[in-house]
Amino acid sequence: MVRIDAALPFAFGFDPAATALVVIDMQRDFIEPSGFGETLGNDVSLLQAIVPTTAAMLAFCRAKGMTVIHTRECHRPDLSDLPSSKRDRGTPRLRIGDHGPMGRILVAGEEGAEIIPELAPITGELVIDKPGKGAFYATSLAEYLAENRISKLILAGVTTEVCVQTTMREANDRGYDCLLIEDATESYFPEFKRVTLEMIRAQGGIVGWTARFAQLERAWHD
Ligand code: C5J
Repeated sequence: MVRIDAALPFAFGFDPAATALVVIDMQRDFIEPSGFGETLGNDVSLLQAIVPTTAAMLAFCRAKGMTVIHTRECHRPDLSDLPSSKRDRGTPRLRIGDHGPMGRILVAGEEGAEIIPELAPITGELVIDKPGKGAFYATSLAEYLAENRISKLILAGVTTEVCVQTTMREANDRGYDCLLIEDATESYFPEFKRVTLEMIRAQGGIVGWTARFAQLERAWHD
């Protein structure tokens, strides 16, 4: 058992064999200039800042033999899994499915939908393509976790208040204890990140726990 005493709102304990690291949507379309995130008017450098910590955490968890799962927010090339409510909302320069500098926006198999090279999945790691914000909706994630007897999740990725928080809430409702790594998640809106972290650990950890990567690392070395 590993116990992170410094986690908030109180210590988070986990059995590494029954825990998975879930890295959410670290895709070129969200993180690199000229991707979907930038076409929505966002400053992607904010998200780029967490790449070194997330890469270090990935390497650490792999070295420990932990189950690693990656997700990608993307749609089938025929867009049959893209509701018009999602495609048509707002006034972005490019919509999901449109042709952009990194191929069709958020479409499976296109360059922009790929995970950034620094965090690329390795053989044996599950990659979940998800049409929604949450990683459980319309995916095989629940079955995979059950088959692999995973009961706790450690989360990282982007964006904190959208796909990360949605996934964490979905997992929490399904009975998983979830820990979000504070310096391996980011938002285009720093205030949204701050408030999301507070919201997660409020009321005795109503959605879960948060901790910094160094705190996880220290606890696991001890
Ligand atoms: C968004 C995500 N923000 N991965 N997607 O649309 O959080």
